[in-house]
Amino acid sequence: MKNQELAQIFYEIAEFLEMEGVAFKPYAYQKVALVLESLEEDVENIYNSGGIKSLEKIPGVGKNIAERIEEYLKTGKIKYYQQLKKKTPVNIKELTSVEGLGPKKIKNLYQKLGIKNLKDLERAAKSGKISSLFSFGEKSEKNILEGISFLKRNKGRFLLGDILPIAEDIEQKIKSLKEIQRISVAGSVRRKKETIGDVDFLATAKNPSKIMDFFVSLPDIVKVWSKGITRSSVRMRQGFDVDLRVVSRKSYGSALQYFTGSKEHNIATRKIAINKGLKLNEYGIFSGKKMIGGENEEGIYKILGMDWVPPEIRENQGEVESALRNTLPDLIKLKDIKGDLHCHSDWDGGENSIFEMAEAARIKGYQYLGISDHTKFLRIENGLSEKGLANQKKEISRLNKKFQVLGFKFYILQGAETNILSDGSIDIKDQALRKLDYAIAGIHSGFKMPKQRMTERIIRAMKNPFIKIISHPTGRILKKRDEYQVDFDKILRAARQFKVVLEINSCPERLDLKDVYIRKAVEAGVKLVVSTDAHHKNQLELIKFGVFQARRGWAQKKDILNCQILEKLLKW
Ligand code: DGT
Ligand code: CA
Ligand code: CA
Repeated sequence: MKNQELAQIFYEIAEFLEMEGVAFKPYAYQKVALVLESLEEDVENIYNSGGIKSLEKIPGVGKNIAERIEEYLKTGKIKYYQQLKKKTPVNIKELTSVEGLGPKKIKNLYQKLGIKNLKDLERAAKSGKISSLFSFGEKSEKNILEGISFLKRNKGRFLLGDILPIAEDIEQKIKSLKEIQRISVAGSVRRKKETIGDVDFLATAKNPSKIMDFFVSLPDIVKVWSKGITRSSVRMRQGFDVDLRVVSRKSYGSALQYFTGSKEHNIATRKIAINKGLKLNEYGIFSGKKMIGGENEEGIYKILGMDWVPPEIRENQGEVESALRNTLPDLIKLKDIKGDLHCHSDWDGGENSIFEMAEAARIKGYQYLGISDHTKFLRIENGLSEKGLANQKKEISRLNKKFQVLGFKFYILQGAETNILSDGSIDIKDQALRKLDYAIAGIHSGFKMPKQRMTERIIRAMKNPFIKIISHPTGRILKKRDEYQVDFDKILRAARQFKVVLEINSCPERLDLKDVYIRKAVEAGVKLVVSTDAHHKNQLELIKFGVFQARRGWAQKKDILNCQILEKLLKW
């Protein structure tokens, strides 16, 4: 599928155009990239079945962009993109991954200092050349160095959100072989860790060499590291490695348990085996020389006297003890989610109308959808003013009536994602907040505040009686930006005192709150909400990543506000 490749190219074109100071066009390219990224159908199929005309039916795709897509599908290249790259020959993807470095600055650095990539950038920053530039200064030089060191620390890890669809696709393809008996993903992907080093697959098969032949010739493989009948390892075009192990049928369960990890969980389970006079390894569980289990994972835990442990919490953080005492939590499931309380419509520059968002949510089986558009402080996002919110309320009431007339048990709530200003006040007046069903508050500026001030800032926002949810509470962007400095224990206390809910943002690059914070919140009795922050109706599907994260944080249905049915939610 070429969708992701094209999306990446269009994002880069948008950045090159922004660099040139071109108006509007960058936005058009960005928009198409976003659509392509979450498009379920293969663009190539769309094109093959209906030609360029059918491409133009994709939202955001005009004649011009349709031609570029066609060019790419036919020739594997886009001339326009290559011209832009030639004009400013910088590695735009690499450089924009440095926090705070946008296209304009990158152009400036290229013109003044010839900086083309991360290496050039680091060298220039270290030798103080950047701070001597008129528009930069010492502080930005320091920020650039911090940004680079952050990137280095995260090197070689990939977002679960990028990996999982590819891993699922590979699994489906291998599963379709008639020789295959069982296959599962293992390792950090099975544990749904937020970032992934490499993908580990485990299988049993009648004819392992057939499976391996097929595996190493999958599309999108750029290198075969090794190929054998028990193990093969490859590098994917996207830059990560995939391992496939084929084991004997009677060892499948123990191998799955072993290769799911985490290493720490394995060490703990092995100790339990030893205490029982048994031996546990990837081949099975043994009493002396006799193999007493190994075919199924459940069987292994059973022999150890434990409940089966959900992979998401296999981190040796107390789950082993809980499983021994039969007190594991009943983790929240995707189907427990009754609605989404954080999403954006075209009123603030999102991609879909309120109706389209609501329809997508209703068809998904939700009982409600909260529209929470940005508010006025965020001008670039077309943030709504008090007046805008009042107008939007009319539209939402109109749509709710329509749903009612049609006999649908579905309800649109009006929220708003307001901004916590630097002093902790909210950018929308209380009189307007009062008229909403609920208000969310989030930090979208001033991330670099000292810890105490940041904590006070957020707590002041929580004290506002109309603020019910804090969105992406720690502000981190995975692989890009650390969380801001905040005293999380104090935030939890305030959340309880003022009855404010903390968000688990499902965007794969945020997953904010992180797992350890979720667990702390659960233990403190603070309610949570799993939200997508969708800016496009297809992004409502990202909810699963928030649910994975919630599970990693030991959250149960009762901890998550949007597992409540509408009546209970409104009462709350
Ligand atoms: P990753 O790939 O860095 O995201 O994390 P994992 O957990 O997938 O780690 P990986 O791919 O190195 O190994 C897969 C699993 O194999 C790991 O979760 C536990 C198991 N494993 C690997 N090395 C060891 C080891 O030295 N001791 C034990 N007990 N288990 C290991
Ligand atoms: Ca792995
Ligand atoms: Ca591995």
